[in-house]
Amino acid sequence: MKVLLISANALKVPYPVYPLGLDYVAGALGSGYNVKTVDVNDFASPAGLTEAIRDFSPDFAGVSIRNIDNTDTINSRDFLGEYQNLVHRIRENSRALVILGGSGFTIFPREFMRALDADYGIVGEGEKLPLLLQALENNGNVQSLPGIITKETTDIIYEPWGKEIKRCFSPESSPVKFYLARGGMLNLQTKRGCPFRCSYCTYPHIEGRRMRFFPPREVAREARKLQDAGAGYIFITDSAFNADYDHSLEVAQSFLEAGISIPWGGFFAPTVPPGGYYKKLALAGLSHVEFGTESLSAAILKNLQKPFAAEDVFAAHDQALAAGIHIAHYFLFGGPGESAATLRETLDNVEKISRSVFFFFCGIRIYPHTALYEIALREGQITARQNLLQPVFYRSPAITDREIMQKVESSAAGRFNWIIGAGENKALKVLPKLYERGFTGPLWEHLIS
Ligand code: B12
Ligand code: SF4
Repeated sequence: MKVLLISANALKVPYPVYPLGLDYVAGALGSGYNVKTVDVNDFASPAGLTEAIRDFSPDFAGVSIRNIDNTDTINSRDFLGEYQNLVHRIRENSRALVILGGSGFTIFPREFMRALDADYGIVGEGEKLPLLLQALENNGNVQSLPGIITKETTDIIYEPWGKEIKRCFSPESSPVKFYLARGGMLNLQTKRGCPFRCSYCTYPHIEGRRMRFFPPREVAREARKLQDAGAGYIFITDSAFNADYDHSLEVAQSFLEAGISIPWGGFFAPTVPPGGYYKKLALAGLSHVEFGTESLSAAILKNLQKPFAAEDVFAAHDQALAAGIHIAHYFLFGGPGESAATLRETLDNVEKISRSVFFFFCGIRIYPHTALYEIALREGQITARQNLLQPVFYRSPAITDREIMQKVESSAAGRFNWIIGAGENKALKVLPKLYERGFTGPLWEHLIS
């Protein structure tokens, strides 16, 4: 049986992202299937993809739906039309059954099944795909498999995968070559799951709340494969790399033992680190920390259910800075309780943070399975039947979006390291040119003067 795995993500801002999820899906399928992975970014024109579909003539087409939209209130873009065209292209050029999966799909499975008229979908981890294919080959009962859905499914079972997880990384594959030629950034997972409960966040729903750790030495072996293939930078895709300090330190130690010499970075929670934590990570190559800070107002941090206070952010920042690491802080404005006073408190506190880039998002998107969803429902901002595939942003009753934007814009004026929105901003437009010239990594550190 032939399985064509397609990464549908054509978004290149802030940079194109290697479709790591499909490496795991291919790893789960193993040698029992004839598997080919393609990436829409890798084709100069849609005709190239059509040809690839025709040539391979798959029995199953697994489509990875990562982004729903760019979650940007200023330049909002959604990708549903692109995905519909892709599924249409698969249907026109093959007899493959269309199976959807991916993080974006997992947030809105029913909506995507309907909008794309797909045959099957898998919520959460794609390691379940072989179970679906076996059931289809044996005329088994597909509906009884947890997490596997059709357009008719009403009750969806979200269950983290508890069995083997194996990545299939092929240095010679066309998608790998594409990313190596454009910035050289590849990515890596060290665990799945996030134990925190930030009120707006989808990650615990996508990956589960319980952390499932990959053995550090195995992680380092995977990192070494990326380095040997020519990667110039590794992004660790964990929800929060430091959610477990011991495991992350063991990973760093294993990187040293495995001879990882390229820089790496990832998302961190700005919780108070143990002494010397960032120094140890820096010695193992950590070069960039992206803190999910979101606010520096005590009331808002509490409302967003963040697992830290403003003082903890300063402590984490200072330790990372002292270790010589590049730091970015992400902010989310306009959540429950946001007012002119809380915004002022945050912006004043931002001034206390030195040598960092700040990414400010004005407006928090409401996703199902989050506490914010329940709040928005109670406040009548959304209804239970509402289709949220088209982005809806929470509105704080105490301040308008316009006021938030004006205040943030006036504080950010003239400062290159204060970025508003998703990075489609002028300062980051230079990134593709830098990647073409051989620069690697997220590169936002060049905005810090
Ligand atoms: C790391 C990350 C980033 C990093 C990526 C860096 C890098 N080089 O890899 C950075 C910071 C660059 C980033 C940027 C953005 N991101 Co982001 N990111 C993530 C994060 C935390 C992890 C993604 C990941 O790689 N996971 C690890 C892999 C192994 O998992 P996976 O891809 O989900 O695959 C598994 C399953 O989904 C499934 N699967 C995947 N494909 C398929 C296909 C089939 C057929 C099947 C059956 C199963 C299947 O099986 C896989 C293995 O179990 C997710 C949140 C999350 N926890 O998932 C958000 C997330 C994907 N990002 C999101 C968004 C919005 C963005 C941005 C648009 C933000 C912005 N405005 O700039 C950009 C887009 C960038 C781009 N070019 O696409 C959203 C997407 C949903 C949405 N609202 O559209 C997510 C889900 C977060 C959220 N808000 O809910 N991101
Ligand atoms: S915002 Fe970060 S720390 Fe909070 S739940 Fe989401 S991934 Fe976990």
